[in-house]
Amino acid sequence: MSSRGRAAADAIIASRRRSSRGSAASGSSAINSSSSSHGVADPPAKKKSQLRIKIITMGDAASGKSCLVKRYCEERFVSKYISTIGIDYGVKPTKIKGRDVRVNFWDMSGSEAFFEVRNEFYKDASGALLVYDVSNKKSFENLQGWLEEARKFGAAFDLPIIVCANKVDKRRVVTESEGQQFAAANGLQHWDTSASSGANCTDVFNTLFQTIIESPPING
Ligand SMILES: Nc1nc2c(ncn2[C@@H]2O[C@H](COP(=O)(O)OP(=O)(O)OP(=O)(O)O)[C@@H](O)[C@H]2O)c(=O)[nH]1
Ligand SMILES: [Mg+2]
Repeated sequence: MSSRGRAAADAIIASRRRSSRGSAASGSSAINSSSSSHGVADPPAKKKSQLRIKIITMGDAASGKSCLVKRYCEERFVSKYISTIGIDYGVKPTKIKGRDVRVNFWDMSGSEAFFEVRNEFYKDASGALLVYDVSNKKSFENLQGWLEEARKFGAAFDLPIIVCANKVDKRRVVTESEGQQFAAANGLQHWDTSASSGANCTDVFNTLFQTIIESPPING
C-alpha cells in the first residue's frame, strides 16, 4: 500500500471509530476495535495450522454488503441504512474443513467518494463477495464495472469471487437467470441471498472460504 493510500485508509478508519454511529459491518466483537485493525499490522498467526484469509466486499452503495457480513458474523440484521465510511474491518475465527482459519473482512464502501481508499485493498484479497440488489437494476448493471475496478487495481486474476443476488426477500427486477448469465460469463458462482431473512448467508460465506483454502497458493 502506498504511504498516501495507507494514510487515507488510516484516517478513514480512525474517523469511523470516532463516530458514535458504530460499525456498519460489526462482524465480530473485534471489528473496528483493535489497534492492529489494518491487517498488515496484525501479528503473525501463532499456531502454524491457522490460516488467515482476507475477504473484501464489492458492489454498489446500499446493495447490502455490510448487512451480509453482519448477518454472517453476528446473525442479525439492521434495517437502518448506515453507509460504510471508506472501509470497515472485522475479524472472525472459524473452522473450515477442520482447519482453524482467521477470516479478515474488509467491507468496502460502494460509494464513488471512496474510490481511492478501496483501491488499496484489492491486491491483498483472498476472496470477494460481489453484491447487487435484486430490486435495483442499476446495481446489477454496475457489476462489470466492479470487476474492472478490482482487476485494474491488482486483484488476482483468479481471485475467488461469488456474486450475491441480495435482497431476494424484496420484489425482484433482476431475474435469477440474468444474474446467473452474468456470473457464468465471468466464470463466477451466483447465489441468491437475503441479509434480512438470512437466506443462504452462512452457505455463501462458507462456500467462498472453502474455495479459497482449496486453491493452490494456500493448499499447495
Ligand atoms: N429487504 C432487505 N434489505 C436489505 C438487505 N440487505 C441489506 N438491506 C438494507 O439495505 C440498506 C443498505 O444495506 P448496507 O448493508 O448498509 O449496504 P452497503 O452495500 O454496505 O452500502 P455502502 O456501505 O454504502 O456501500 C440497509 O437499509 C439494509 O437494511 C436484504 O437482504 N433485504
Ligand atoms: Mg456498507
